[in-house]
Amino acid sequence: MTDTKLEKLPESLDPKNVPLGEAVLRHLVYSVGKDASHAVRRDWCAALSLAVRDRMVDGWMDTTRRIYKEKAKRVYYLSMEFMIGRLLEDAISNMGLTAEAKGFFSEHGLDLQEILEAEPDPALGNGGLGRLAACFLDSMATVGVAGMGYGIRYEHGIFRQSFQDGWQLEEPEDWLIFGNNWEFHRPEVSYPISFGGSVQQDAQGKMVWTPSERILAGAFDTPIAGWQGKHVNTLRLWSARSAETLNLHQFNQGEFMAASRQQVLAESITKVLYPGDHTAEGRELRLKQEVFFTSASLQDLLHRFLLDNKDLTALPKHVAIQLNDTHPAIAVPELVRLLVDEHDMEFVQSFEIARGCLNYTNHTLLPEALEKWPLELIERCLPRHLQIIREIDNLFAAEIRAKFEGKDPAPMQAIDPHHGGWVRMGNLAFIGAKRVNGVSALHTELMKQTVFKDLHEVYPDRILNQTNGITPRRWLKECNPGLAELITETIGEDWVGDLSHISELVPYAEDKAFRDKFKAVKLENKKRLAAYIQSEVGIKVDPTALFDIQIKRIHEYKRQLMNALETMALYNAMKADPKAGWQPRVKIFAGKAAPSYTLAKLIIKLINDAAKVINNDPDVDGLLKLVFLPNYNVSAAEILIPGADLSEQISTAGFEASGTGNMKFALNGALTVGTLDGANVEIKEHVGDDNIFIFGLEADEVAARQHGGCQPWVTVAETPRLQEVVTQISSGFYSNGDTERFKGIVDNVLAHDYFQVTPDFQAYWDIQRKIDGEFKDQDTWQRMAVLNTANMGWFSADRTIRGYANDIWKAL
Ligand code: 7GP
Repeated sequence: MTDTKLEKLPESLDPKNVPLGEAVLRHLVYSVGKDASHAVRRDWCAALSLAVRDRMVDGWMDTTRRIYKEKAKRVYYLSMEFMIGRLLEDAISNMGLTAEAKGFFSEHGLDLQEILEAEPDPALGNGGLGRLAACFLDSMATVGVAGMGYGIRYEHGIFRQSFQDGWQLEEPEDWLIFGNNWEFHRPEVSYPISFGGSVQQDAQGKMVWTPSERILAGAFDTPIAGWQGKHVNTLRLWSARSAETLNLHQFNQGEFMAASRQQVLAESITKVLYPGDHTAEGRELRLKQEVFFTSASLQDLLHRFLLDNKDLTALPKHVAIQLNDTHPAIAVPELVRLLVDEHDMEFVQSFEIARGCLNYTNHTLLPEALEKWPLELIERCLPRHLQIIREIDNLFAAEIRAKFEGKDPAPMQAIDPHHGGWVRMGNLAFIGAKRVNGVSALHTELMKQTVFKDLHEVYPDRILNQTNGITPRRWLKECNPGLAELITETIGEDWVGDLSHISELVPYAEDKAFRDKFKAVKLENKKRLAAYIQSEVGIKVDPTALFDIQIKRIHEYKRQLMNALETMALYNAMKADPKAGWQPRVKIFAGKAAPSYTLAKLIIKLINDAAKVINNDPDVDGLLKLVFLPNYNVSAAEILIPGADLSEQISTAGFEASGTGNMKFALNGALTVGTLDGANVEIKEHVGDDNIFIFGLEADEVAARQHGGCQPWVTVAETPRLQEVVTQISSGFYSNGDTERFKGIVDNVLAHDYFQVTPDFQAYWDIQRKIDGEFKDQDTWQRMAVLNTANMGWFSADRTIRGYANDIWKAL
């Protein structure tokens, strides 16, 4: 730090003293380097982003000063994924600049909305886990937690999805190509991350790791303003670069590739986001990514702690670290390593410190998603960490033997010596955490009964629940301005900062005039969505039809297939009797499949092929349309969710940890058709049994069937509508006579049906027909819709963050 007398900047430099429009023009010319007559939308977007960012900086620095002064407990949220979506609209909304920005642009003949849409959508995540992390950033800044997000600055976020002849195509995504106006590069903040090599004991008995590879992690900071900009936190993303400089000698010899080898290898670590949702992919590089960002984050937070603390034993008092799933679970041995090897502390004490700071959130019970790494790989890449993991396992075993006589700790330990040897990251995270949480009430209970049964028995106080939530800023105020205005003019604006106020809408469900306005807003949103569908896939849909939407990653357990089969059965029924008074429907799907998940990709193909047949059949014209929108992301969700009448949350009970899309839809006045799974259970409790459509097997019934050897082909034979559809698919009805194309799907459903599509099909069909009937009575439907919006206050991520802050972090 320099020794300057300059404490406060002159008033004239305060960005708040300059009208926003002037600041935009100044940035357009002097930062972007364009004159107004030549600027394209992207330039205006850059200029506006920079002007808004200026307004955030003072609040950002104030927040930092306040945190230091008050010695507030710091919370570090470590997440491999942050699905933040576009930032500009969120920032102007939270900073209260929307009207000013709109006014300025319309004065100059420009449309703010179009400028906002020129921003790329940073999709540094796969799905729910990454989006949850982004909602938490917004809520930590709103609630006033001294929180910091730590993650990876992927050069390429999740792949761009398109369809070729109905098949999913994956192309690289390029969000950084025109630069990123939100981030501040901190070239001075850089930490070495090591891999490989060997460990030797020195003369004093200390373990000395001599790595064979060293990479540098460089910091990029994005300010995150909470509601009304009172508190501005930081998202710090790490980017990899080589610790070695260019080999100039080789370069001058003309060996360009060889000269850059080290750089290319190092930079590959933060090149791409692995597109595995629920699967550990890419093996070694993926492990290196995990170690890379976890180690950099821990080194950084220790450095910050030591700026005004000497005693590392006080770390748990001042610091809480949240591990977003097991991706950063290497934090357990890494924190111990930093304390022992770099700060000369005792092992046992170091482990106690680590266990005092670290907490772990589990996001799935699917066995294939519980990360485990081959012992051989860990030994090769992280020899020192492996030693520490073994020591932790020993300590844990001693603890268990002391507490429970005769109990075998082996099945619970981090290292599983069988089948070649594995490190179980879930067990490691559990053993090294103060608190372990699930993300909905049901999921947390199932965690206790299944994956962490033994560990829960020996540490019965460790697991707790924190049901997920969503930020009402992005997921109502910004994505649904029509509804937000209606709510604000009815009950005032307090709901934005405290969503519990939205319950003041409950009495308005009985008010016909209000219901009509609510319906009119929905119709406008459906028109906007219809226009989007037309522009994306060229299909014309009727905005007065029932818009039935399922948007999420494509996975067998989420059962897009069941929805598709029901659509085909409905098509058959409509075609057989088009005059039977059907409720017109538009079935909308969107979502990406992991590139290696063959069956999920086949389901996309099936839906696209069925869409071709159904949408071109004049017999059902005006009755049924089927749409699969490509490249689902946060920006698409912001158009889709406000335009939904019906939200599909139909996962096999026991498999969806929570869901957050379910909350976004209900908050925006869509009714849910769903199973008793994840947070659907709690949504039902809040909106009321009469305002949600629940069907299907429950979690215990599913588990019983999965263990009991069911016979899906018998169920199909007993369900005529399903039988007809299955026969059509296998006989090539949707594939130009090709009987092979969908064999994978048909065989799966008939032979295994692990995810219980066949036993739930009839109940799903029946409830959909009930929904048809209820939708026709628009007045009753709108009443139910209002009651959904009005009763979703509890699902604010602000509530969730307060829960973490009170129960886990002790930080409020
Ligand atoms: C998801 C869960 O599938 C979803 O139910 C939950 O709402 C969300 O996390 C947030 O808690 N899981 C993932 O996105 C994921 O990648 C693998 O899990 C670790």
